[in-house]
Amino acid sequence: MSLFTPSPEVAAALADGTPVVALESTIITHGMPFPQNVQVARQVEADIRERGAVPATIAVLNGTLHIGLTDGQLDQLAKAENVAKLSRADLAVCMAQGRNGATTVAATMIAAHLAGIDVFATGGIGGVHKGAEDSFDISADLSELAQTPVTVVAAGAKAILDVPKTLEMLETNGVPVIAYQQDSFPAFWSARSDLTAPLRMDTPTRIAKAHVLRSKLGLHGGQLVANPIPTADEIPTQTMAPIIARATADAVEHGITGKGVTPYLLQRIFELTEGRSLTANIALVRNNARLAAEIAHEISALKS
Ligand code: PSU
Ligand code: MN
Repeated sequence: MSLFTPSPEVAAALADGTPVVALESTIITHGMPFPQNVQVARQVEADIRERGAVPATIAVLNGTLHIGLTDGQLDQLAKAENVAKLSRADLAVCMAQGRNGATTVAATMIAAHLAGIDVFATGGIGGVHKGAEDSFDISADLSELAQTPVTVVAAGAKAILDVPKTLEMLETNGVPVIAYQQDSFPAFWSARSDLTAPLRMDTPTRIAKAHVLRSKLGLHGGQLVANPIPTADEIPTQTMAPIIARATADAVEHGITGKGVTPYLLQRIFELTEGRSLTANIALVRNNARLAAEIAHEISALKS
């Protein structure tokens, strides 16, 4: 029994060495409202194809782990209700139960590595939540980055998280956090934060080289490439700060915990910004997909 089912396009790419970029599906089911979610998913796939790479959106449908979805499957997932949010802990259970599940950063990394895909583009990773000293709410995305050799391109971490603690945790776990073409660690909706990123790289070629060298050196785990949102699309940090504070307070007041926290905050911020957060989110995901495609090309060249 094969563990996963590649789409015909992904199977062909993996067989002939065409660069492939993995994409997560939680952003579709839990991160954006319908119908923007499916429109964005299609647009991001098109951005990757335009750069000569093949997109592989990953999800579990009726218990089957799909690496690459057909257009119909993408649509089905975007409209489906009661889709499970799958992190490392949930993937095998969802498959065993024959259910539908959308993969988070952690589960997408696991599936991508299984299929031999080196690069993955997303919006933002999960991290250490504010108040984690009491709640212990720390995303499994961080420990996944420490153990699974996939380069993840994201727009930094959102300020809904405790970003300094998130960076500390990544450092402890030996994860390279690489800001792209700037010194500042990007803050998701904003291109810059007041934190300096631990590392900086300016070209996809160098990022690809570091990816390949990590595995040659026998180092476990991936890399986090923090790619700033284009400044034309950003929302300044001063605008976001009070909105984030309000959304965080609302989450506490409504007793939101566990897996519900990130989706709740994203939805609340969408409401409080009257949709502007979604426009920025779309711009940054597309920007990350384009950079990931370039890195995937460079990794393919180094491996061939
Ligand atoms: N950040 C976003 N949008 C998202 C997520 C994070 O901007 O949709 C999703 C990702 O799938 C990420 C997950 O892996 O939330 C983290 O959830 P948690 O904090 O429960 O691990
Ligand atoms: Mn959590």
